[in-house]
Amino acid sequence: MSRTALRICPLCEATCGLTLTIEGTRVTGARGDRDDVFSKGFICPKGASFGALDADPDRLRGPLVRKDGELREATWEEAFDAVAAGIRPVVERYGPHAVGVVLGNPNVHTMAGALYPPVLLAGLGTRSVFTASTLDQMPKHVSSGLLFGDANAIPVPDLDHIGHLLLIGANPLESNGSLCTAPDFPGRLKALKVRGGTLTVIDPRRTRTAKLADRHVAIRPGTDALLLAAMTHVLFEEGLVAPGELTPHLEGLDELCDAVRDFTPEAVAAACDVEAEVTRALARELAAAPTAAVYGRIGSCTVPYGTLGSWLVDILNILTGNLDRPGGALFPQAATDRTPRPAGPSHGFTLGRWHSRVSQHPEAKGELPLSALAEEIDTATERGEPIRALVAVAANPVLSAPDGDRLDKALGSLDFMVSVDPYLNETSRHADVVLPPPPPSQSPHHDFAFNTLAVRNQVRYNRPAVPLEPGRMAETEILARLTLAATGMHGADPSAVDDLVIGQTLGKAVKETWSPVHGRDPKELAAQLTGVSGPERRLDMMLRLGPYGDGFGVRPDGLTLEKLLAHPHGIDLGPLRPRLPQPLKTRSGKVELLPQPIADDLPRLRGALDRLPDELVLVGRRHLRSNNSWMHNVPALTGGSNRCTLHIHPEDAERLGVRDGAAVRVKGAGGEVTAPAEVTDGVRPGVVSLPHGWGHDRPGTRMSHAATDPGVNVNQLLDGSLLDPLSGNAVLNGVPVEITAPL
Ligand SMILES: Nc1nc2c(c(=O)[nH]1)N[C@H]1C(S)=C(S)[C@@H](COP(=O)(O)OP(=O)(O)OC[C@H]3O[C@@H](n4cnc5c(=O)[nH]c(N)nc54)[C@H](O)[C@@H]3O)O[C@H]1N2
Ligand SMILES: Nc1nc2c(c(=O)[nH]1)N[C@H]1C(S)=C(S)[C@@H](COP(=O)(O)OP(=O)(O)OC[C@H]3O[C@@H](n4cnc5c(=O)[nH]c(N)nc54)[C@H](O)[C@@H]3O)O[C@H]1N2
Ligand code: SF4
Ligand SMILES: [Mo]
Repeated sequence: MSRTALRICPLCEATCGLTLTIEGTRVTGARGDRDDVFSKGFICPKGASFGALDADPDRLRGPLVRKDGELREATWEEAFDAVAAGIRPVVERYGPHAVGVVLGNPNVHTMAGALYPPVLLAGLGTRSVFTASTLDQMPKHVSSGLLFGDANAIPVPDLDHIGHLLLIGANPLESNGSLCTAPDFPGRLKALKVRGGTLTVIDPRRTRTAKLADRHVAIRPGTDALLLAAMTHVLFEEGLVAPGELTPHLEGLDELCDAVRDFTPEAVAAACDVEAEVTRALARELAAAPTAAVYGRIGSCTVPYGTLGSWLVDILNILTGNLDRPGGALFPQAATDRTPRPAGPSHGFTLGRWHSRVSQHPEAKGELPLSALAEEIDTATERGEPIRALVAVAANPVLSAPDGDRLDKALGSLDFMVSVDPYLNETSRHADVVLPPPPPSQSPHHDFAFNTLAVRNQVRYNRPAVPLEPGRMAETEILARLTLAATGMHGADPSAVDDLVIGQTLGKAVKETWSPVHGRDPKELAAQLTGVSGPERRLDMMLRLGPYGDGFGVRPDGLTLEKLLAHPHGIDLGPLRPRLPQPLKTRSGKVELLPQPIADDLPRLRGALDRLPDELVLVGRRHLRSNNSWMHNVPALTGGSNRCTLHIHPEDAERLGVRDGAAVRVKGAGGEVTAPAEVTDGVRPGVVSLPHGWGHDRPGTRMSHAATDPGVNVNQLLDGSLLDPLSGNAVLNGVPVEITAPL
């Protein structure tokens, strides 16, 4: 007997609703849920492979604990005993910062990853916190923090109503979008064109997205901030600055005008390899469009001027009056957002409250650069203890971060490491304890993070599609128990973690004058929460306190968990709406157009005007059937064009004697790799491209299919020293490399 169950896809940021076919306890099929309020039936090949990914025989079924040097199957009790015994002595002897925490990308795709790591970090009190954000979007957080006072206030293009979209370093036809949650991003771009809108793509590669564009500018990698500064210059020079209704909320317009004075289109032309007239046209098109948005992603963030580029993206939206207006770029309002407080001056955003021990990198958003993890483990200094114990949750930095070989060695030298991971892979193979979460079909789902970045306000929740298999533990419980074991409360009931958070959150809410529960008794409120588990009670609490919530009875029509459960395909909460000035949390209560750290970093960008370009630079690429480092183990998602090849332009290939299909050696500051060449004019001259997440050939892993076509680790070409200084984000694109065709 087969049945169906609904499940939001956790495999990329698009959050499509899936209808799973289930035979017994096995997912045998997945199709798009046509009734889903947001995705309306869209699905991509990864979603369609949900069943295969879910049932991958290489997924670990129970915990592993290292005994006599070898990882062996163990009971959950033994595993958490080992965690407590591994971490507590390190804290007691060397202090909290000697315990590092690495949080990887899938934490934003699980409920557990949203709900428990904050409690773990607060309980540990460590400053050694590293996440995938510093390989990804930290520049955007920093620029939002500086401009708007809130690192999480990220404007999202109003994709369904936009007139003109300028995409920078993003390839949503492969990635399905990022920091812009939009199921069927490709369809939404096509709809933009059908309604007469225009699309411009800035990308050194002629991607599938670029092919859809009305204008494609194949910029030299790493130089977007120069181009955007020049576009800003043109807006001022040609009298095109028109912030309109934003004007009363802005501070520093004149200073901004001065700051971009040197960045004329002519001055940036050589560095960007973009003709001055093209830059002027880009600025004029943006200003002339009835509504427009500039949107930058990986290619605009993971570069030396990532924060400046991310800042300029919003500056252009602001100067053209497109920020916070329908059809432009707006701040979403998610159902689990905190109760919006009244607008007004706030604490602002501060960078560099502490620094990394070895290279003195400033913290950003409470994090240190993941690029610096290896040195924080393997290098002794007088400034405190190296990291001796590590907690890794859903992270594979040996492949995703720079210089995997060094990190690989460093992980091997730790006193203790625990990985919460379904696979024994390049990173988790170093763990002393591996705690495997159940497959996604057995986990509940709600998108805490992506709803705050979605092109439409909506809310959806799924209970597990399949009951937990015997011997499995929910990832929420794993992380709650891990938190207790790591913070000196080993063995306590995991619901204690949820009760603690509920008590603290409600205790705070009743004191806030703007909260719907102001002045009420937190215990009385807690008693009203519904849900069959701690995480469900927490979701209920967040929904009820949130902007659409029932306020614990104050607004009886408002959202509750019960109401959400009664709408299995989700509840639409309407299009994005203007929200300023409420989201601003700067000290001035305004948008601070030229924050000091940005002004201080501009001379570095000015220096780039005269820099001679590198002869050959490397950029990345994504494939629709892949996702970072962990989906190469599913046969349906590998092969064909999804291969770890080096794209090289025919002119470069000829000059360097590289033949199509032949192995070429690529050398960078961190090492060298050999990969087959794919000669294609899909990359511009002077640029080569290798995808990331490959290199599955290390011993001691258990990913049998991935090992049959391992590919190479592109991040071995990096030594971890190239960072965007303001955000600590790794430079992963525009990296100088040398190529030699083997003899
Ligand atoms: N050169 C280059 N490098 C890059 C990038 C690039 O563009 N170029 N992109 C960067 C970006 S944007 C990112 S986000 C990072 C990603 O880098 P990471 O954060 O390391 O993420 P993944 O490589 O996806 O590895 C995720 C890990 O989580 C595990 N996992 C999967 N599902 C679950 C789950 O439900 N629960 C738990 N606990 N674990 C799970 C997987 O087995 C895997 O070990 O890579 C970065 N690295
Ligand atoms: N299929 C698939 N989907 C994914 C992922 C995946 O691995 N596979 N990963 C997910 C994650 S974690 C993320 S963060 C998102 C990322 O989502 P996107 O940002 O859309 O990801 P990419 O496809 O890497 O697109 C980045 C583009 O930037 C270009 N680029 C490189 N350097 C520069 C530069 O200096 N300037 C400009 N203008 N462009 C440049 C590259 O050629 C590439 O086409 O995708 C998510 N979705
Ligand atoms: S686009 Fe993303 S969320 Fe949608 S089905 Fe594909 S992988 Fe899943
Ligand atoms: Mo990412």
